[in-house]
Amino acid sequence: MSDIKVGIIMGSQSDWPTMKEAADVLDELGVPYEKKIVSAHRTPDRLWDYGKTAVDRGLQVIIAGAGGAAHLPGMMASKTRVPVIGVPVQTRALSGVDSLYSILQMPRGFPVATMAIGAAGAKNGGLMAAAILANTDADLAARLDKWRADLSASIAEEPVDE
Ligand code: RP5
Repeated sequence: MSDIKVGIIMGSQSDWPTMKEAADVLDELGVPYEKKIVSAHRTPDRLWDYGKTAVDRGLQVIIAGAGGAAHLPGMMASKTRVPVIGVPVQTRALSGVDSLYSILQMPRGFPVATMAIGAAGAKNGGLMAAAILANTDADLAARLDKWRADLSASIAEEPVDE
């Protein structure tokens, strides 16, 4: 079994600039991850294999981003019990509301933890994955606590003219 516990998957190369936010924050926190293009529509066999092997490969969280008819997170959640965090990628046609609704409205029994649309959602997806792993990793928990404290400390008390 590998050391990699987080899988970042996305429906297309075009999702990477968004999903990189998740990867970047995991880098900051020292959490190893893998990143793959796995399309529900264009590579369904790849999706199936990924979901089928996720537990045996030691994955503990999957962050899945997709846009438009964003079936990847939900289909992955139906194929593996590894928790799936869904990231709705912002689309040009419908601003990502299509992605959000596609990911959010899962039928009962197969949950996807759905983040906000776009970059903020991807970054929070990375943080959520780290928080899940921190429950059983004291060193990571300390790094995440510090990351959160540093963010709080960086927020000014008063606004300034820009
Ligand atoms: C979805 O279709 C992908 O997740 C992507 O957000 C969207 C558009 O994909 P491309 O046409 O840019 O490859 O499957």
